[in-house]
Amino acid sequence: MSLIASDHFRIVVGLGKSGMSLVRFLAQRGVSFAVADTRENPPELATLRRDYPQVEVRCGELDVEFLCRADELYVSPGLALATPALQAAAARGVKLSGDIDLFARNAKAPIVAISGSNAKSTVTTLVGEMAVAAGKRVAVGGNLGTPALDLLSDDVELYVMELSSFQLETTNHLGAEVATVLNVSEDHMDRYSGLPAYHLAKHRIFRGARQVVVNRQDALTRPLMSEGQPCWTFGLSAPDFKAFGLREENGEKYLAFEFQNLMPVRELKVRGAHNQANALAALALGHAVGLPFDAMLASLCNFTGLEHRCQWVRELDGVSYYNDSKATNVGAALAAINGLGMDMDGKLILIAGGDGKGADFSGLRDSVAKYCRAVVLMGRDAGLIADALGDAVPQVRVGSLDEAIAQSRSLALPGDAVLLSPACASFDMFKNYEERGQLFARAVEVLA
Ligand code: UMA
Ligand code: ADP
Repeated sequence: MSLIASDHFRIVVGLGKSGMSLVRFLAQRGVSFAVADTRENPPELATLRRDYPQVEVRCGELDVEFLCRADELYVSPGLALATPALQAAAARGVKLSGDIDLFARNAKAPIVAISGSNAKSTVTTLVGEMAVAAGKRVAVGGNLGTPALDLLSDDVELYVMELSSFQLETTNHLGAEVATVLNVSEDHMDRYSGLPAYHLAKHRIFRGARQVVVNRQDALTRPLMSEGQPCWTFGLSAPDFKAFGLREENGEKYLAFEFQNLMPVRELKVRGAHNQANALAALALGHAVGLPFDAMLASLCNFTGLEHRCQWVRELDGVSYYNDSKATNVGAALAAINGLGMDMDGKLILIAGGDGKGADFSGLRDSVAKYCRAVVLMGRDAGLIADALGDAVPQVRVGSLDEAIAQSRSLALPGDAVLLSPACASFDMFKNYEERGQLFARAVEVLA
């Protein structure tokens, strides 16, 4: 039985992937609903008209009177709740909600809930692989891959969910078995009034959580906890009780839990201190839901990382090329610059720029000065990055990705690495970060 009152009227606002999953969910349960989208031709319009021709759809500017016909609006994570028409409807008593609330009310298996400014997809994928290795029937998705409602099934024994701050804004009660905010650094400042508002949205993930996982090195990841609530921590320091961390013994560094060494760090195939933190976070989450260490460690040894995240592409003339196109904010780019920079004798040629989403780029300056030989800047906010970096290292401005690669190649010396880690979204020049990464990798692969 679905936990949703069928005598009420709902409106799905936004007809993208999550909107379409809501349509399927509501239609299957016989709930009356309509759809609205501010776009004239939203991505799933043809599918909706084909599969659900009876459903009323309103495209174009949101009509408050129409929205107020509903008891509840299921709002796409792509639409800010501050949108005036949504606020006007809310002021007239219409409830604002989203797909994750509905998912949580209908999921019968425990939920591992993962948010954070960076590393969500990496850690979500890792925990999913650990659960598979442990023989669990696991469903993985949310902000990554399959929308939450499409995952619901009575067969599932464990849900591993990546949740964005946008999805959490409309999540009133999640009730996860274990929840974490992996890290907090500035992102999406074009949608939030500042870091506190973004932080508040992320922390909604902890509502109703039975256990929490906290990053010891980032105080902003620590929630207000109820007394006696189990709390596991992870971080790069040596671990203590209920903690995962790194411990060095006889010159060998280990991933460790409490006072037990689990496996040597060198057995990880992914590079950089940030990926060691990710492995520890995944272990903590898996441990919280009872996954055995042998299965979790086997998964860690096999994990080669996700595409477009600090991915090694090739070596040419003694120079390595890395695709970190998924670095769409300053925190992610810093992790790549520091992680790779620290690990190599040469220097980095950093390719950055794009749609900065209102970010402050000054945080890049020290790491760029320390680890980069030069920066090659492109895209809409290249000028903002140039100003923030000042005279830290030489800068080159280019008009295309191909030009960026050609310039980087001529600037690099043997032992250096060329790193595409834009610190920006891609939408000003590309369809998405995947396209940006693929074009980079392809252009680098064919370099003579
Ligand atoms: N839009 C409008 N009018 C509308 C609705 C949407 O203009 O009425 C525009 C907005 O610019 C919005 C974009 O369309 O940003 C996409 O909205 P959508 O409703 O079509 O999105 P979905 O296809 O449902 O995708 C959403 C998530 N998108 C966003 O949060 C922007 C997807 O995350 C998620 O995978 C999907 O639901 C399934 O759960 C993507 C993402 O970029 C990967 N997430 C951000 C990130 O990771 O940084 C948060
Ligand atoms: P998300 O789903 O949160 O965007 P991803 O796993 O897709 O996270 O990684 C996004 C970017 O963040 C990539 O550029 C990756 O190299 C970088 N990154 C990975 N782990 C970390 C970390 N622990 N801290 C900061 N950045 C990270």
